[in-house]
This record gives sequence, structure tokens and C-alpha cells, in this order.
Amino acid sequence: MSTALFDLGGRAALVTGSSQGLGLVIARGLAEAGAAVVLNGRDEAKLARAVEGLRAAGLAAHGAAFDVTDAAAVDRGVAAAEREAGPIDILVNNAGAQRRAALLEMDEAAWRTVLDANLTSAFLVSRRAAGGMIARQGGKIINICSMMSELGRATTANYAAAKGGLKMLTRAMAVEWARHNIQANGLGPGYFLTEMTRPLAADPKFDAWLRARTPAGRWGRPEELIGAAVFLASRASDFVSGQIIYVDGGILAAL
Ligand code: GCO
Repeated sequence: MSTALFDLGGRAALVTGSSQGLGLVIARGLAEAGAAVVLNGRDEAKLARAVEGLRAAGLAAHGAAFDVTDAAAVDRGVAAAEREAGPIDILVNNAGAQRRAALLEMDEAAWRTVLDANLTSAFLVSRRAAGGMIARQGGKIINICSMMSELGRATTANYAAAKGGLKMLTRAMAVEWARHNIQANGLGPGYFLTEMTRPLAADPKFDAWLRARTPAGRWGRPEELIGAAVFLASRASDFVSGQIIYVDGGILAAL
């Protein structure tokens, strides 16, 4: 078996929400596998710093600052990304937000913000990027799902609804776009130390619970997502579609 199956040379990848956190780690991994990556975020200064960091490591990186929840901004943003890096072959819908609250105390803004950031964004960006993929009869879409694509946890009803919806949107994309040789799959992280989970990790009770709930007994290391991301972005997964690969230390296998 040749490692060429996992070579992303000559491909362009857009990763939404990638000026920090898991998105930036995944983008770096795709770039190290040969892709030209386009980072995305709303904060232009933070985005520029992230692009510079990848370029300093000798990687092909560009930036496209746009709001993934605004259809007009997405249209302009994907056009800008394609001007920078060429047609988008690989789209990673990673952008998201978390607004934890008990369901009865959750305000409408917290609901709508989380659904827009995690789910509607994937619809808007995929619909825009799919046009070029269909024209070229090929593409890879990777939707960043979650443990909450399968399980609920108190105070994350909005996030679970969004990530559960993202799992099913992934399958819908897989079904509708397979005839255009587009494979759409999900990548579901367990618990990794990021800005989003920092408040949880800082809580000794949650940290102890998470370590006991995870068969591997620890938090994930962000770079542990790269292998599955490169697989789903590469020719190695050309007959894989509608699947969600969970990188979770065994959480979903355990009662
Ligand atoms: C939470 C966390 C989780 C993680 C991740 C797990 O509040 O439980 O934010 O949602 O971020 O999505 O897969």
C-alpha cells in the first residue's frame, strides 16, 4: 500500500474557523500532507498571525476572512479563497461556537447563535464550494462533528442539536453529491483541550469525570485528529461517504 494514497499535493483545502484551536491544527496537518490551505476566521489580525505561522514552517497557507453564517459573505469569501489557492478540492467545516446554558434558561440568542455557527455555516459554505467541486466532478467535504452528534450533556442542548444536525447534513450531502464524486464525511472529536473546553478542563470535578468517562483516561491531543482528517481529505477515502469517524479515546464505545 502506497502512502501516495494520503498525499494531498496539488489540492486546495479551505478550513473554516481555523485561526486557532482544532481548525488550525487540522489545517496544518492537511498542509503538511501537501495541500495548499486557506485559513478562515472573522478576526483579520488573528487570521494573519495564523497564516504567518504556517508559512514560517514552510507550508502553503493563505487567509480568507469572512463570516461563515452570512450567505453573501460566504459567497465573497469562497471566491477570495479560490483566487488565492485555486479551486477548493477539500472543505473542512470546522467553524463553531458554544453557549452553554440549562435548556429552561437558554435564551433564543444562545440557541440561534450556536445553530448558525455550527450547522447553518456548514450548509452555506458547502453549498457555495460544491459548485466548483461539481464542475470538476470531485471533492471532499469534512464536517467537524462532536460527541454531541450522538450524546447529550446538560447545558449543551443547542450544541447537541446543531452537531446532531451536522451528522445528518453530512449524510444528506453524501447522498446528493455522490454522483459528482464528492465524498462527505464527519470527523467527531472527543474531548480535546481548546479555547472552547478550557473552562471545563479548569474545573477539577469535570476534569476527573472526563478522565473516568474516557476509556483512554485522558483528554485528546489536538494533533491526534490529523490522521483521520488527512484520510478523509485524501484518495484513500474515495469510496467512503456519509460516515462519521470519532476520535474520542473510546468514549462512544463505553456505557
Ligand atoms: C461540552 C464540550 C463538548 C466538546 C466537544 C465534544 O460542553 O461538553 O464543549 O461539546 O466541545 O464537542 O465532542
